Amino acid sequence: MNLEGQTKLPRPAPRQVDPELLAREIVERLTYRIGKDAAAAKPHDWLHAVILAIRDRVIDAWIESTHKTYEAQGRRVYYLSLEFLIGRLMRDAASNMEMLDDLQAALTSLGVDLDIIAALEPDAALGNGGLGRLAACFMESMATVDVPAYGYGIRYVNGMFRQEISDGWQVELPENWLAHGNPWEFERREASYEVGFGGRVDPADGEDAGPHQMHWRPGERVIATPYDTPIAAWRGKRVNTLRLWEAQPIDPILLDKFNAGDHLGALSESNRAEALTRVLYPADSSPAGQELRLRQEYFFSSASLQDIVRRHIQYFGDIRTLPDKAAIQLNDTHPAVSVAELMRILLDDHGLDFDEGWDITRRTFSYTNHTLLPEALESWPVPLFERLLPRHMQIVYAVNSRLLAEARRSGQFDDGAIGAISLIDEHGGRRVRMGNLAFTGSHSVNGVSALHTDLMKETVFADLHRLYPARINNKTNGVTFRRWLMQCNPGLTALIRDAIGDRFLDDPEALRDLDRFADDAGFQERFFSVKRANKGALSDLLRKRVNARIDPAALFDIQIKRIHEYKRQLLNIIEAVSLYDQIRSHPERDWSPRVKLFGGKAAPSYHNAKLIIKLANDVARAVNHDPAVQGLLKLQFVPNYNVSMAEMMIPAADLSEQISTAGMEASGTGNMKFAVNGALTIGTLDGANVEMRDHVGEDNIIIFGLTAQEVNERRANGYNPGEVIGQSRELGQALDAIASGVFSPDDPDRYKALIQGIYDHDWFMVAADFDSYSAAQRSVDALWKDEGLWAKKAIHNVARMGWFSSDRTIREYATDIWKLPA
Ligand code: T68
Repeated sequence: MNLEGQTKLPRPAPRQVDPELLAREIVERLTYRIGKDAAAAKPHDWLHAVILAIRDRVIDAWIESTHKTYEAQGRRVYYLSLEFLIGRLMRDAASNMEMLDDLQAALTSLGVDLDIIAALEPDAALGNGGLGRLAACFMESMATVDVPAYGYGIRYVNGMFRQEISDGWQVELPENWLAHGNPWEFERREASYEVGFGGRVDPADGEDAGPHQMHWRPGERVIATPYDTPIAAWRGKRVNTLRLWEAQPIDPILLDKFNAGDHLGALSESNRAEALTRVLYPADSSPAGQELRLRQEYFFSSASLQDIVRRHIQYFGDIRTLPDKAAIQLNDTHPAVSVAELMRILLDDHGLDFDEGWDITRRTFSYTNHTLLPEALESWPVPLFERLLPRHMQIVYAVNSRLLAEARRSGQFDDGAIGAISLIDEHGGRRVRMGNLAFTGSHSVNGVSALHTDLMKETVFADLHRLYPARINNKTNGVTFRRWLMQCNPGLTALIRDAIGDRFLDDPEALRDLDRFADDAGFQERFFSVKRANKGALSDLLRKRVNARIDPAALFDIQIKRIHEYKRQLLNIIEAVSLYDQIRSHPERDWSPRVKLFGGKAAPSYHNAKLIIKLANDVARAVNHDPAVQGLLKLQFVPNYNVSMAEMMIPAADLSEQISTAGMEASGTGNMKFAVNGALTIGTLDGANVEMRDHVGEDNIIIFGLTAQEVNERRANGYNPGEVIGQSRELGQALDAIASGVFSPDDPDRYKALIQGIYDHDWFMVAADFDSYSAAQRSVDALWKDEGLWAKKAIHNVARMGWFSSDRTIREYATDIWKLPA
């Protein structure tokens, strides 16, 4: 392709936006692309037509951005992530292209309700939770701050499972988000690659073969085909590409088998290839441990690396300049095999020697860590890795021998420390440590909050950090305010614009101007009425979805996130049981009416997490049917929590529950979304809560519980939960009630083991933090009665959360890690 020639090609003229024109465009798409006229069109057809009309404008900006990137000849960013939890795109794109009002007017003129068709768009649920949603926020922010970036991931045909609640239990059903087709994506068959697995490795033939050059002959191959989705910046300034790979067989059908009558066998290869990109593995407390997961990781890493190298050679010619033109960010260790894949490409395909290849690799990659939980750190059994990726195994060994030699030479490490640095874990069965591979193959390794980054240096990466002390750095997470304020909370956005003008739309830190309205009674009242309207909308939705009846006047107390013991939904439920008990004992007290909402999915094989969902539902049934607490306490588990549900729940929250055991939540991002929507946080000093307290001020956040250091000390000094429980009457009673079957009369022993775990070891310090949590909750009740003070604190939260914009985070990545010009 000729660059000069390209820039001279004709480009489409800029489009006008006005409702009439837009209405015509929508009808045109409906007629000629969908093949229906307005009279026959069903809501889905309208949705499709609207998306196509928006998409065309996005495409204009997309082509413009591509040209800009080519012309700049600068470094591009590649964000490799096994998850992109982007949710719905229509409102996002229309709002970012600044055509939402016109769209509304155009649809009204056509007699179509925007909200109704918007609700039909499926959630692209290509992620588990925070990590996947962070990748989606980053894609939007990279476009917005004008970083030329590509996201690379997998196009899962069935994304995250759909959760139904049946008799209180979680049931997993396949999500069929592509059932109606996906008008946002473009299949790019011409940019397909072969990805190999297994087979054998021979020395490279040919006279000029280098000493490190090998010839891998895979035993099995599949085709990786990309699907591109445009991601538009705020105000359409840039449009970047999210490129998701689909696996296809080389031969769709084995005709000789078919003709011989083996109809199923003829399709076996095809099925095997397609299985690769069928499901997203639900995050588990331990790695999926399945071969398919490693195959997925290698599949998308290899396709992405081949694509990046192909593009580099095409435009710059020389593989040696790769680090100057490409910055590859590894989102956790899921794409860490990319380090070995790039080495393979450099050594075997380009004939570089080992040291030069390693230098290029390290300067190209950087790695973000999202967890310290030992059971969530990925490692693969050596025999599996070797069988699936024999050439990569050789490379891992070669890297490791150099790494360990360097560590030994430095003279700072004993045998134990050398063992911790090694890419191979020798305890029990031998395993390849993906965290260590990502660390050693990168020039930057970052954590996602200040506390988490400190703990990385002290725990999992302590020895690697001693060897490479400049490598670990912090990049505190952020969220995109376009989706998590402007789109999900138009009422609050309008109120803020009215008060402080529009500057915050482009510069979230300008929200700070709102501080001076915190004491303004008139503003407080308008603030409450927006909140009240959002709570009303959520109540209506929950009435329709699950027939819940909740009073928008009550305090909405919300905990929504993956269900995990360290996130301590159990602490919240136990406290609710205790509150229930207290209300019944003292009905005469002036209780603050509360609605406790829970939402989140449990990994299908995570027994205790599923039991916690059942407990929430069992307690809800008992409490909600008890006339003694009617109107004072209500619990509701909201099924199938996803991005769209978050967009309804977060603007309606008064209280945000961020109550993980200190030291265990890497950052959290839900905590940020709630605060910017004017909820007060009740939380531990964990993850980014620590920095949120610093920004919003300690008077405007409710902190309780042990610090990370105290948790450590308690564990080190022999923590005795039984003793703690003995000293807390409320806790003891709540635990006994649950354990003895008060909430599970149909199966009185259902929660015995779960509660016994708290008595026996209480790894997540539920008992240790209970009294402090309960006292904090009562202080929340008291505060709720002082509307003016509550509003003041909530408004301070909105005003002071600007720093938690993912635009700020991305600028830090761009400057410190990717070294892009400011
Ligand atoms: C989350 N991690 C962190 N992991 O828990 C959260 N894990 O504190 C942080 O804010 C967020 O990342 C963004 O940095 C995850 O969401 C996973 O989903 C996951 C998926 C597969 C395997 C392991």
